[in-house]
Amino acid sequence: METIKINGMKCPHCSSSVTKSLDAIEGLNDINVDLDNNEASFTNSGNVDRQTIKDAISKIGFEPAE
Ligand SMILES: [Cu+2]
Repeated sequence: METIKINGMKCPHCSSSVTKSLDAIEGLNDINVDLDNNEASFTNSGNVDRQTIKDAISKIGFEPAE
């Protein structure tokens, strides 16, 4: 399981957008976005690189952190 911090999520719509965008990345599974902790967790069975994940989050208007 990997996690990534995401800033800028304010409501369930935001977290659901993030869930959808991560779900669209082939190789990521079991996506869970935790709005209260500003964090997403997922299984990275496709060894998707970190930058690809961050780009997907930035593209829809949120700020991925390390
Ligand atoms: Cu929102």
